[in-house]
Amino acid sequence: MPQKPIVYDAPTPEPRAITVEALQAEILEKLTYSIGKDPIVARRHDWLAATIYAVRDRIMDRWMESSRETWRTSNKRVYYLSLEFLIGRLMRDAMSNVGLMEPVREALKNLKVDLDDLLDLEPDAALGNGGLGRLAACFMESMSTLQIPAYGYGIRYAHGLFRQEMSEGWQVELPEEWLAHGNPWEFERRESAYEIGFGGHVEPVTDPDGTARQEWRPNDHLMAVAFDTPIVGWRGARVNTLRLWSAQPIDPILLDKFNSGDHIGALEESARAEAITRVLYPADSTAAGQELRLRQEFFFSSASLQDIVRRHLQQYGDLGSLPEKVAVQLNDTHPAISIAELMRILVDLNGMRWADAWKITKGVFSYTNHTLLPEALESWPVALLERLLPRHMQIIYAINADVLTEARQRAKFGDDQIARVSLIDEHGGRRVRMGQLAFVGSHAINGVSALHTELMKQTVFSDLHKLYPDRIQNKTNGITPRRWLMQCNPGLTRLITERIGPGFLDDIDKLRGLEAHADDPVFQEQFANVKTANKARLARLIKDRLGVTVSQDALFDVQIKRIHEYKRQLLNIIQAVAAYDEIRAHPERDWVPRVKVFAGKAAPSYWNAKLIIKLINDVARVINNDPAVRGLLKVVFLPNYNVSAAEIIVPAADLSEQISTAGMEASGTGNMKFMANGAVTIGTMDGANVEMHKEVGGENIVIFGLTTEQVAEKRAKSEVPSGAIDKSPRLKEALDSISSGVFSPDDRNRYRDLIGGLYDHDWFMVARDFDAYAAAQAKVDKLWLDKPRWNRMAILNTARVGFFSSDRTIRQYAEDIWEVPLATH
Ligand code: HBZ
Repeated sequence: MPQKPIVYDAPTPEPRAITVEALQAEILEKLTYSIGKDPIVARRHDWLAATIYAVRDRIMDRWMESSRETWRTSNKRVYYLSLEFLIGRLMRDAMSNVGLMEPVREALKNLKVDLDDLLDLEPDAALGNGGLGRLAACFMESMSTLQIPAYGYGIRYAHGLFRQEMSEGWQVELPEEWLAHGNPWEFERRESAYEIGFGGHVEPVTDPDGTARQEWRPNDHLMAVAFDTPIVGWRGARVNTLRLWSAQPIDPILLDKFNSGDHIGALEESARAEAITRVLYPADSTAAGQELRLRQEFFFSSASLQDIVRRHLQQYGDLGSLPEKVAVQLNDTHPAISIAELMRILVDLNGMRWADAWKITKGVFSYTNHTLLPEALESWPVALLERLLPRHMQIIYAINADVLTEARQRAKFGDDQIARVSLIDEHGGRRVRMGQLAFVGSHAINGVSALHTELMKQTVFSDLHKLYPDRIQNKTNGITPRRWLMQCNPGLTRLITERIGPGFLDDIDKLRGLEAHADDPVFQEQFANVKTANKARLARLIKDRLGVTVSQDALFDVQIKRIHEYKRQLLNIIQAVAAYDEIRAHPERDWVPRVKVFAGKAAPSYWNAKLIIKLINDVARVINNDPAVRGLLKVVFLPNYNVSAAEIIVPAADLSEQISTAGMEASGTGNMKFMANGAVTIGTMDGANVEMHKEVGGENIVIFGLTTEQVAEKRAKSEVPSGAIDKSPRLKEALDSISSGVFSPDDRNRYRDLIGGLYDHDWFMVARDFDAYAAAQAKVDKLWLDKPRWNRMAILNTARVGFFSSDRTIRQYAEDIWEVPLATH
């Protein structure tokens, strides 16, 4: 029985007509009455906030109606738990999805304000590191578009991913301040606040009715306060909620301490609490391993589960129906502690039998793995968990005991296999493996590309896969075509609409209709002209930011992503050095002018990644200023890569670099954004590149390099990599020049060790893939010179991108994992 009757039949007001006059009046009203500014003195930030408030109002009714509908229909809700949501700017997304873009532009124009100025002013919400966080943001938009009742749950970091500046070519990290001017998108919900505990001890208690149970008595408490942001789907189909938790102290100030003169001590509790949601951990591929990180993980998991359980009880009054009404997706293992927390809520707080609770838990949870890199797999010292979350540690032991018994009895596992599936890693200090916990507590586990899913079965989860062979499934990643085609590339969107009509806006597979025009010289020229205009815009940005002049007619060759050795920016820049040598050695040849664009952040503690950034900048300085190059090759590193930068760079790319060591990039999603915008990919058979190759056809993508199997073989044999260098004079010359200090005259030894690593172990196969990569780049040059051929390839990339829409991905999650019905209209 519901605890409180829910009123879910409030009338929905008629949607207001969208007229320029009405919007103009609404913006003015917001400026006056919400911001408190006279238009005569209003600053650009005031106009921005006023406009966002006006746009926000236009989605409020739909937001409430979406939520009322879920109460009314009793549909299942999906909860996406993620420590990261890399949403970027929201204003253009929201306006475009509800058809307000042009009327707002007009309204502002009448008020003598330029919309594009305002769009640029909006801070880029960087509450994530890279692919994993951006995927969560694309998923939120697709879930609204597909009308799935869904909540994103995460952390409202006061400071998102650091701002990257360059100091003499070195990365410098500065704090990011996205909340400096307030955040007009969010609603603070002080009524949705939960107490979160840490530490303390566990006490066996006996209830008056004689039942014995365990009770956790934490000794450290704080509050999680909800901040809600509306996420509107395409054509305003539905508005879902992104609920981010902020940590606050229970007592904002300890008055006793204050009154006794300890003014700083009086604020200590406040500072300790707020520290939990102060900053995003800036590592995208290594487990952070710090106590504060574990606190963040438990903090947001516990708040989210308390919220989910409260909402469920309010509507259904009984926890037995949880798996029918609730699906919780764990975005990697960061929220995996949720499994133990739900067990605690069910067993300790609601008196459920262990076996029933376990069945419910598995029914509710599913888990997505995003990486196989061993250094990224989370594990926590048992001692730390015992101290911070003593009851959860007991629960993990109890889960483990059940799993190991099942493994021995049903699957007849021997000791080695038992040790491998155990939730406790006994090597060295004892640690809890969060991947194992997430796996055993979920009914479905998914990888993010076909290749990655196969490798999950063969490597990290091979024993668990034997024990539970039906659990692992593939869900190849996707991107939202709204942000990554329609909004970031209005020129191309217009052109496509003119050619094949607007149907693709609602059904991305209709882009296939472009295939019929791929050889039409007129369309080819129009397609190329859109690209050139986007390149001209990027060229202006490069000029403004770096003072480097690049030609819009050169081939724009782009690698933008986090800096990591496995992503092999090093391979790319070494090839640039080799090309530089060749241009000087053979000035008479018909060189294709190229601009190599790099952007990306390095984890602050990742030395080699930071050194690679410095190398790119050192090489850029030399090449860009050498008259012998005659402008045929330019190298640029654009600082402070983020979602907004990607929205400008991606539409301007001719060539997309997706060159990770095979077997190491779980999926990649940047690759799909470039594909949508008509760039040709040069890439390895890794991650989702494999499926892109299949979708677009081998003649429309340039594939090179060792396969996953070949990489594994070479690593197993500990083959000496220097053989590859000896065989390749071009590679050798490039490596010699880098390591001898040609690009670092101020510190000739700067790159000695970095390059030495390629001779020594070359774990990432840079040397061994070099010749194949250089040959692939030569092939790119040839294709580029054949304009009709190149344009055809570019068009077919856009035409065949449909599979990589996150709408497709979300439909598959909905059908195969969450079991939520999909709206048919
Ligand atoms: O997830 C990325 C994969 O590297 C990429 O191939 C994939 O496309 C993408 C979406 O599935 N993984 C990450 O971005 N990982 C992280 O950001 C990360 C963050 C914190 C960690 C570990 C990994 O502690």
